[in-house]
Amino acid sequence: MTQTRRDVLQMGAAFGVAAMVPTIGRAQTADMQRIVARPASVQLAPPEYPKTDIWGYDGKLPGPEIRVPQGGPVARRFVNELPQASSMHWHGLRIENAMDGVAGLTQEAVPTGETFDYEFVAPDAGTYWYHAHNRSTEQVARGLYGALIVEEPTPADVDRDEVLILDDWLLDPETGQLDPDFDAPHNSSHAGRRGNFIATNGSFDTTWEVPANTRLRLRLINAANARVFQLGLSGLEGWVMALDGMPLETPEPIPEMILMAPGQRVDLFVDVTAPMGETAHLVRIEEDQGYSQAAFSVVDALDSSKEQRGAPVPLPPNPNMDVPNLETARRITLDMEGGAMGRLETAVLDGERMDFRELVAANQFWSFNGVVGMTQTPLASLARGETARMRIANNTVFPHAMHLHGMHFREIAEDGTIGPLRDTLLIFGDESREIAFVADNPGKWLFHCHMLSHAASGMMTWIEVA
Ligand SMILES: [Cu+2]
Repeated sequence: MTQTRRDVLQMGAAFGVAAMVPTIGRAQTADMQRIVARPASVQLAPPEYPKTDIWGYDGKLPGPEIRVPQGGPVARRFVNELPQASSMHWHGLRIENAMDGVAGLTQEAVPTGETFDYEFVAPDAGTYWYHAHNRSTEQVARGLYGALIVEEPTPADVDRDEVLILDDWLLDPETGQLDPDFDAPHNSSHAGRRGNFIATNGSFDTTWEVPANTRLRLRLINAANARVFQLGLSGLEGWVMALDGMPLETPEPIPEMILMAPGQRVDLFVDVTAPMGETAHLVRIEEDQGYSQAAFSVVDALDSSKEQRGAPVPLPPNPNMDVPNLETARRITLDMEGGAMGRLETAVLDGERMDFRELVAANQFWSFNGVVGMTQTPLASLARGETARMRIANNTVFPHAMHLHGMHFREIAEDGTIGPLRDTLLIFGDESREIAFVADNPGKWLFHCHMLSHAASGMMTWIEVA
């Protein structure tokens, strides 16, 4: 092929234009802050146990907290120094699809030794988190997560703001090392990989010293693979302010038991009511027993002007929190089947119908609408701006935590009441629930169980918004 002088000039002109636009981007990204996923060794269990080999962002557990103002940019050059390909997902952030970090759907997994630039604007204030989204059952269980906090334009009226990332770990008590059988069929087909050691912020004894009457904002994040945390309070009283990052219109008194499914967040404002010299607790409830999940040692009296504050004002609403047009909404159904003691006789895997024995051999146990795992075609193709209503029937005996990427949803209760805006819904066995959302974010959005062993063994699908 010959090139004329004219062709070359045209190419030159085209390159000139193209080069001018990205130059600005390159200038900005040249010094983009790095976040390095790499193996590390940390004292996770109490000091009498050996250190645990983990994978952490910047080698830390949890990864570094990212804190930005609402509407502010988040820019990180992800550097993969792991022995596996990986990617980063920004859980709960309603950002552009190309930045969602789902390996195999929105980007290729980043190979060992390579980098990927994540750059987006954080549209909503609240408590979010980031975590690996390739081989998540293993990579999140090894420690690849951290908090992403988006601050309200006006600081909330609290004395302290603390992030509490809850997780459980499956450790060998002799060696202190993680059980390496991340795809264990028993876990996948039952309640998921659950740990024998429970931590907050990567520590077995998280304690803060607080003056009496302090008002704390506690940002709870459940980073566990499969554990549903049941939480209560001792020496603390207050309000639920936000769920999955999104503020409640009216703060609600904290219930007797707070349920948190994997992936979910709860923002609490609590007043320290325990007297000086005592210790208040975030309590984990298991089989009617209470355990300290985090402790607040009351050391001093706060200055009296801050005592006995009344109910807090709500956090300011985020943009686009309404889900209108419910009557004319597009209807979608999602039937969940499978698992141990389930009723899955056959299902389609990679386009082939298989019986349960064949699915077990493939380490696949769960189906959505009779299909196991990801498919070429989405569960639903929605027009941009359209409202969708999805009926989710959990025809299994296990709870599942369904997480929608890119958009938040509201639950429609049986009596028609509309619930708070969330991104992850806990659905117990044999329950049927309905959610509604506005398909206002174009792209390919994963919709999956956040019990990561379940996602890896069938509970994953996607929704397209065009
Ligand atoms: Cu599940």
